[in-house]
Amino acid sequence: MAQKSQNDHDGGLALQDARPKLKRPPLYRVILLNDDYTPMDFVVHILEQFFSKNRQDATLIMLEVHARGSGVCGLFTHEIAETKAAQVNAYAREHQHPLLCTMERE
Ligand code: TYC
Repeated sequence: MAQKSQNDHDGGLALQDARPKLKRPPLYRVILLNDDYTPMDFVVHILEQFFSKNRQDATLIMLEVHARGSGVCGLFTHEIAETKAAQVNAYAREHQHPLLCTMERE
């Protein structure tokens, strides 16, 4: 009995294991918008610096934005997407370019 009181912590109740209800957080696309004034090499630079794209992928995404009006830079959780978009917009503004970055739920 002394054994039991040391090892048996459920007081005789059959406890069901708590079901871990873990959900993946919603993801957000960070989107670059086209405009007529931001230089192409500046957009490539943005994609390299803020989204860790290599030169080839950055160039392909920039050209897609240029041709189609918008393009996806990456998929992130809400807070990270919000931060990336704000950083890109601030950086474009600092360099006097009208480039716009936004986000949308996946
Ligand atoms: N359309 C711009 C130009 O012709 C290039 C550009 C590409 C601008 C992507 C913004 O998100 C952009 N210089």
